[in-house]
Amino acid sequence: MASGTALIYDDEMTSYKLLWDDPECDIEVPERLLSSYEQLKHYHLVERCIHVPVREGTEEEIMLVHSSEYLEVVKSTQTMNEEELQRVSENYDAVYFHPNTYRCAKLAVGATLQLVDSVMSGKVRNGMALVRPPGHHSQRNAANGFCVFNNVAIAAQYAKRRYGLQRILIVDWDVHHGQGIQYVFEEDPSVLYYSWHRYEHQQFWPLLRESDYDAVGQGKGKGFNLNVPWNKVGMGNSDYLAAFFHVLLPVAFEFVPELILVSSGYDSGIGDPEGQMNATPECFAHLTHFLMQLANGRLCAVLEGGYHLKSLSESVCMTVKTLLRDPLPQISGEMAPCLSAIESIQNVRGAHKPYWKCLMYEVPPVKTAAAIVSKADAHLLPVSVQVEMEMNAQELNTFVSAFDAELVKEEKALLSLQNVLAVLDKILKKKVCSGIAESSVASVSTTFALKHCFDFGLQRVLCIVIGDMDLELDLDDGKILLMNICQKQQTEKTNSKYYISLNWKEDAERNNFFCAVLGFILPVAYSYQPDLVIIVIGPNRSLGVNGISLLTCLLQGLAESQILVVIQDTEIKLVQSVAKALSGVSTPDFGAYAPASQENVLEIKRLRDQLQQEWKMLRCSVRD
Ligand code: Q9C
Ligand code: ZN
Repeated sequence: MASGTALIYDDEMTSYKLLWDDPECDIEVPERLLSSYEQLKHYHLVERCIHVPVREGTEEEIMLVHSSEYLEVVKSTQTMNEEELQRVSENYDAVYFHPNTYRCAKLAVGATLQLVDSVMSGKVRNGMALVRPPGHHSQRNAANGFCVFNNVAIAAQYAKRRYGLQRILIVDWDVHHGQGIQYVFEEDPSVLYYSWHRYEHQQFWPLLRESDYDAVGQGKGKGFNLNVPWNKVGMGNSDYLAAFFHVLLPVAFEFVPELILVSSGYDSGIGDPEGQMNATPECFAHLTHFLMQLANGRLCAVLEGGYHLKSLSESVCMTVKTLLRDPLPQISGEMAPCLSAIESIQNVRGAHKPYWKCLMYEVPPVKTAAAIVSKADAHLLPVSVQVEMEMNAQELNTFVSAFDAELVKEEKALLSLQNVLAVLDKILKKKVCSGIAESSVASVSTTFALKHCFDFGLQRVLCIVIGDMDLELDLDDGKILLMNICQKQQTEKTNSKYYISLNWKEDAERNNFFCAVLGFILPVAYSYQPDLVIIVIGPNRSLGVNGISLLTCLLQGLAESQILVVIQDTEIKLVQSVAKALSGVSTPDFGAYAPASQENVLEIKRLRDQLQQEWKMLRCSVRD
């Protein structure tokens, strides 16, 4: 087994910088390299490493990932004046060019390939390349997020070609999603890409839907793209370790990589203005140590981001020190991942369960999802309830126009649909078990939701509507069983097997709904055996919060507990209580028991007589 650690650095890569005012880019400075290298010298790490010189990456090598058109654009920036440079930079997101950028970008590629060659030839066991510009955001035809050429992606393609490698693991611990790397290898099962990143439900740059945990890869590459989106800032040592223990490492040991490339950004470390995370430099020693146990120790770390100079340079030192096989430092902090981290980890594990044996044993689904109108109320829900952001407008438009082009024009209805469909979709795809969606036009939303269910292939949906609501539904084929629980007698519609109207007068003080749920609703529902239950709570509801909770709790016996609750009034107490009922965190309060009134008892009796031939679970007397 080879020994020694390569260090690749050349101060020529500090020879470009931002020439104008741009608050978006002003953190990417030459001092990032200078201070990292200084700190390495300070700890006498440089002299312990094997110095490998940089070289330029060739055009052919750059074109392993990038188009020749894009290469020409970057090349042309060499001779530009400031104004021209600024104009080219504006064509890209969070990018600046300098006359030396092209030269440095070629050196960054070359440095990375020198490292790969040193490791693959056995000259060293492992190593680190300190480079600028970084690479992981850049794409076939675009610079992006300070990145010009995708150093690590090029290195992976190069290693496949030159050394015939069949399995390469890329670990991207930079705090940003390396979407550029994801795009290159999305369909490629020979490169496993792992990235964790600040995501905040798509509110953090680069604001991409495809950074979420459900981007698992495409085609033959399914299962070879692992995204761990962090939905909160402040993730620390224990969260990072948990993601390694429960996601990356089990999959990596199953994958058996022949080479590991680390997109080694340190903006995921404490103090970084971009990341806002809490991992201390020691954490990177531990991450490095774990990865060194794979691929025969063949590990190439390549610098990406990292903008807090002190945190960056200390973390670089920790990485190099560990590569040199020094004893590991103690890791600080309470070893307990936060809830949001656990949720992300659970989601990735769930998404990858079909592709990896190590994840096949039961990953319990997230129990309940909620899409609520006022996100400010999110903290009032049980912590185990996952709060959803809306489907994006584009997605929704495509979805709705497939059914009804006219409706796309009605903004209110559209918005109303958004919550409902987002949650329903998660239930149907078994990403969550149950869900709550607030919707201002519950009837339209429910109609669409039902259509979507049958599109998806469901056979029977039990739809319980509480309150006054007109649903335009075709109820003849038995695919929907509609129960309407309302205050006033429905005169225009007569009861049939699949349409049942239940008049109910509530006891304002106490819960008299037990008798209706047990004596009528559950027997009918169990006779019907639905694949999904939808409870719609409309205006003028004749049931209180206690009654609705009771109904919700008991209906979970059906349809493998898959329940969608659509709520028209944005009433947080109701949402809270339904969330409690669905998530099962504690037994909800059903209120004090009250016997049903004479009137209510007669209503149940009437319905039972009418329907017990159809729904046999209603029978409780031999004489009827
Ligand atoms: N307002 C790397 O760490 N920030 N790139 C954009 C938008 C761009 C980060 C902020 C961050 C790029 C390699
Ligand atoms: Zn970054």
